[in-house]
Amino acid sequence: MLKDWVERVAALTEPDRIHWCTGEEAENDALVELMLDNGTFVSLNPGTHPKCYLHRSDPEDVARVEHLTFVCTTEREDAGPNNNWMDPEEAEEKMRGLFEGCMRGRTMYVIPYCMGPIDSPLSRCGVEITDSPYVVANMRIMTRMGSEALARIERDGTFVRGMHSTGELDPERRFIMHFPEKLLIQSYGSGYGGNALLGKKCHALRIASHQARTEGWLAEHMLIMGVENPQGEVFYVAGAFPSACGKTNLAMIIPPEGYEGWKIHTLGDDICWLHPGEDGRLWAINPEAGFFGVAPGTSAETNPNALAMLSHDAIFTNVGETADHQPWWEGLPDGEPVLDWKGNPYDPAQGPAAHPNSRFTVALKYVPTYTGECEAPQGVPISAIVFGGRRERLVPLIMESESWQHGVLMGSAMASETTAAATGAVGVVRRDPMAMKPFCGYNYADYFRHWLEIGESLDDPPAIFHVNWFRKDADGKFMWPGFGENMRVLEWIVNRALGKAGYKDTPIGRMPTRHDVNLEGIKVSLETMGELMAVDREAWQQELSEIREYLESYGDRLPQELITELERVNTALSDA
Ligand code: GTP
Ligand code: SPV
Ligand code: MN
Repeated sequence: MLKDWVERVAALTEPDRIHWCTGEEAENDALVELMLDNGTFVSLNPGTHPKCYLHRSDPEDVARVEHLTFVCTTEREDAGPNNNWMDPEEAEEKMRGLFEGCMRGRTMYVIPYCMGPIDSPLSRCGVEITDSPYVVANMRIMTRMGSEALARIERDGTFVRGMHSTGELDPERRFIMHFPEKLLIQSYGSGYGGNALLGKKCHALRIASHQARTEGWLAEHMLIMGVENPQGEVFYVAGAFPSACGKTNLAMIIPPEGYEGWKIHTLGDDICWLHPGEDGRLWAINPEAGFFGVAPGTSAETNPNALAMLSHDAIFTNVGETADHQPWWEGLPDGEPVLDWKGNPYDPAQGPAAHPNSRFTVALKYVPTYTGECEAPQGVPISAIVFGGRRERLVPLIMESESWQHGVLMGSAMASETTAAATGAVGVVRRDPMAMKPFCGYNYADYFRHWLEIGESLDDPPAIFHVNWFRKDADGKFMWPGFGENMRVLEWIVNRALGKAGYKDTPIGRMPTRHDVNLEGIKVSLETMGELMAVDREAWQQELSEIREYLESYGDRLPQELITELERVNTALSDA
């Protein structure tokens, strides 16, 4: 079946050669040689950054392209108003035209990969066909790629088919198409990130979310971490934040001074597959094997663990370069860029040295907080789900839902300022339920219902929280120090899950009182904390009416429970 499909794709795309990827070291070495020879890779300083390479993408191809991303279900309503939709036949026809003969003179790589531990029943496999050696090198880090995955595909007899070609990199001839009913992805005209590494957003979120709905699980845009307290108890937390809103940073947080004895286990920073277990709890695996993380802002000050893992065996895409060939980006206190991300002499008047969506690719196993738990076939049991967004105003630092239904409302009501992770305007507040707006492979109304049903099926569902690290004061400065200091909020979350931490009820949810979050050792006054935790009644009523309007735009398919829940909160606000 796999062979036939590969032959059909080859007949359409007409490559000179076909290479079946094994994932072996020697294969990777040869690809790296090839990319160094043809300029796809630039070697970085082998003294400071052994086996690290810099890739400069086409300047018009630097982020996900949501307006060119489609979900092609038979019925338009199944894709929902949250997705661009195209008729599947029309879409395949269009893509056939683009793929025709597109690999002439090139090598076609066949990448068998497994999302999740090879021996986990929760994992799912795919095969990406691509003409980009850069994609191969990245997929080797981001997934379990090669012979073992191929063996599992032969055992399973099923896999997600992904076709990718870099094409001409012409934004007019660029499409990222998903056919969830056929477990098929077709991507043409981009070599960047989520557009091209098809195991990531295309498979593990858009296709997988669709599949998860029919199979009774959840595929989510979430980090997974274990928080170990000084008593040695480990609590697993999953966190959904929109793109470039802090998942990677939180997943590998270093507890600050005063938190001796606390330990963080990093299991994943972007995608989480959640399965109801026989014990009535929700179990999580990270389908990925690497990080494709935002470079700017990453420093020894903000994220020492990331910096440590980036000193060897990493790929850097669209960062700047110093005179001695070290990678450089805004936020690094030392070093000076001489070249910008386009490879031009650095000139601050021309913009930042690193593209705001410049990224690093590195294996999960190199993070100092790595834990073998991410290889556990059954996953880890989740005690808390944390939603969060980038909101300058209104949304408090931390709140807890009163019930699963209330938590689902919190998730579906999420909004966040847009970032450079996708092309388009930055800093515009948009609704991004569960941080899945660009990634939910089906109608959001059905997705909210699925979330509600999963909760009902669990005897012991995780508690649900909402956080906001990004409140700003009148001068535009962040009011909360963030990064490592987020540990103080995590402590409250974990202690709430244990039933130990205090709280007060507010109309919008449970919140810590001023004594319940440890502020010792940070410069956050009780007054600032009061502002960070304030509930502005009128502003929230306004927010709720916007949320209601947004939710109701999904029409009849929207579960009525969400509106009932919203009305409950609204009444509580009026009574307050
Ligand atoms: P994707 O990979 O796009 O899904 O992003 P992500 O959610 O993993 O975001 P990441 O952790 O890479 O953070 C994105 C940006 O936000 C970086 O520039 C970080 O430095 C910054 N950031 C992360 N956490 C915090 C925080 O607690 N406070 C502030 N002020 N900035 C943060
Ligand atoms: C995101 O945008 O959420 C990412 C980066 O994680 S990408 O893989 O390009 O989608
Ligand atoms: Mn992401």
